[in-house]
Amino acid sequence: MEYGQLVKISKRMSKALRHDPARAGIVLDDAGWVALPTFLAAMGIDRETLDAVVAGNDKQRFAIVVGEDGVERIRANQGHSVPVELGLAEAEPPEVLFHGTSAGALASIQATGLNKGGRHHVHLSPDTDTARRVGARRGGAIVILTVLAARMARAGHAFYRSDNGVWLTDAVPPEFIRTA
Ligand code: HQG
Repeated sequence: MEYGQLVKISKRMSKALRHDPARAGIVLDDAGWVALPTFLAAMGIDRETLDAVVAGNDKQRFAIVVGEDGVERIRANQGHSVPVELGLAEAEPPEVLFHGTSAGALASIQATGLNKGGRHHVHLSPDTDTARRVGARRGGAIVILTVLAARMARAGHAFYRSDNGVWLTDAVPPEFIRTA
C-alpha cells in the first residue's frame, strides 16, 4: 500500500482512538484500549494494513498489547480528547523541553502560558527538530519555545512521558517559557 494511503488510515485511526470513538462505532475502556478484532471491523481494514500503519508510523502513535485474556488490544499512545486514564508514571524531565507553535500564538502564550486546550495535557518535545515539526503543522511562521522543565518540576509541576517520547504536563505558566 502506498504511503499516502497509510497516512490517511492512520488519521482515521487517530480520530477514532483519541477523539470520536462513538462515531467510529467503538467503545474504549477506561485506559483507552479497544479489542483489535472490533477495531479492525470498525475501520474496515485487515490486520496486514493495520500492522503496516502501526509499524510505519512516524511518531509511534499506537500501541498494541495482548491482555491476560489473550485478546489483543490497541490504543493511541497520547493525544486524546475523550476522557481516558493512560496510567503514565510521573517522570523527571530534562533541564529544558521545547514547544513549537505558530508565531501568531506567541503573545497569548506569553500572557497566559501554554494551555492544554482540547487535549489532556500540554505536549512538549524533547528536541527542537521535533518541536519544529509540531509547529509546522499550523502553517505560517513558527516559533520554538524553550520550557524550563527542571525548574518547573522543582516548583511542583508533574511531568509524564508517553510511550512515544512526548512529554506531557498540565500547563506551563509564562514564567517558565523562554523564546530563543
Ligand atoms: C497553542 C501532534 C494561544 C499551542 C503534534 C498549539 C504534537 C496556545 C495549540 C501533538 C496557548 C494546540 C500536540 C495560549 C497553547 N494561547 N495558543 N495560551 N496555549 N496554545 O494540536 O502541541 O500528530 O492541541 O501552542 O505532533 O500543537 O496528533 O497541540 O499550537 O505531538 O500525534 O494551541 O499533536 O501529534 O494545538 O500538538 P494542539 P500541539 P499527533
